[in-house]
Amino acid sequence: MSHRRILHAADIHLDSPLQKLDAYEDAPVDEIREASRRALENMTDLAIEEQVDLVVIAGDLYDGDWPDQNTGLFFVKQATRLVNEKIHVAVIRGNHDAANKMTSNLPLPKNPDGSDILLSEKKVDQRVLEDLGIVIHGRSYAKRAETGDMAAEYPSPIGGMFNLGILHTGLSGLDGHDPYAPCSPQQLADKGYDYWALGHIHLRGEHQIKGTAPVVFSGNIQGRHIRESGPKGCILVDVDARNQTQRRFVPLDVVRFETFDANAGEWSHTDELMDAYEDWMNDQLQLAEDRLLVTRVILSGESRLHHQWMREQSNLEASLRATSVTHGHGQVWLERLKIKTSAEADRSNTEQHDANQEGPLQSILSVVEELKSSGGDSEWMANELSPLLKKLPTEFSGDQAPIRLDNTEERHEWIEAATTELLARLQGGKR
Ligand SMILES: [Mn+2]
Repeated sequence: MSHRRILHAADIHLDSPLQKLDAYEDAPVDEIREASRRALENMTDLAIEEQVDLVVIAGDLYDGDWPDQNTGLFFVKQATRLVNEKIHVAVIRGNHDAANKMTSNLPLPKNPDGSDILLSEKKVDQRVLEDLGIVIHGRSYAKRAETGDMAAEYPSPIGGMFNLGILHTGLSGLDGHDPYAPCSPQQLADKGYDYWALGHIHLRGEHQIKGTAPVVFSGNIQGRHIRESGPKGCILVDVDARNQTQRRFVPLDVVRFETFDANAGEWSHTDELMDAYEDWMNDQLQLAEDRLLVTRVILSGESRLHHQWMREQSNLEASLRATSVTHGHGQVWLERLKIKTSAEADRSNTEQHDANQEGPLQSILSVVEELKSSGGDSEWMANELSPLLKKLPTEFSGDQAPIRLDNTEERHEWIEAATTELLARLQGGKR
């Protein structure tokens, strides 16, 4: 068997809803809404251009049940283009598009050999592609929460062929991910396959044990929000006559998300922030090529500009937005500004100074410590603060995500911010 080429993609989340982006000012809503379709189109174009033999989609092709039939129809069109070019397609369902979650479906085109594109959710589906010397092992999710050991069901490899495993999994213990189909890289290595095409984790990465078959998350093909930043795309896998692989990443995204995470400690004028943002934006534009660039600015560190920025928050955001327009060649949209700076206030001095003293500042610090160490009793805080939050004028919360009092980390951030502000005001003259 000579050279073969496989395209590995996952987590397309076709037509996934905008994550409240339309609530922001001047958001390029249409471009972002269309992005998952354009990226999938790019994937099809790439597969045809690169004359791949097989396209693999490792779960979460859909974000959930379709808003209408057009979502399904869009994939039917792309799949048809592929099979018409004699490209084999293998798709598994993930937690988002598990068999029991999808009430609608449309007839899909058949593969060049007459087989179904979609792999079974009842058992591990094995597809032998005789012409290519490839055997596919893969199973769709029957239900959303497949928490059992799915990998254990995968059969032994077939000798003399390129054995490809497709699995939608969070592996074991990857932070912040639902523990679906948990398994370890060792367990996958022990199967003796030649390549594991994984889906579910949107961050691209390889997790194999040295000297064993590649275990690869291709990541999603298009970032969906600011936390899914950087280039997104697929992996092209070249398989040689000895079933060894060469892998390369190819970007497919049409909208790029990037965060400007700046320590404001050194700056004494807002102009310095503007200059730094502009420089950063120019670098990002080069990397993004002709894509739309969505940016978020996060300012942190102790800054002498803290109070000024807190007072003029919306004005500062508008200035950054203006810079994005004037220097962004019509390609940059600032999603939001987050100010996480603290005042240059002598909080630490206060603590040292008053460590063994009685006094109003010490009392405040004790209350703060108590609030934080009691795990910031969320029920108590919710009861105290909810009536106040309701009274806030809408322009305050207009473009902000709602304050989530049930989130410990967020609660601590609010307590910290309030403490800094309060101490600075009480100490006076620190502005
Ligand atoms: Mn998933």
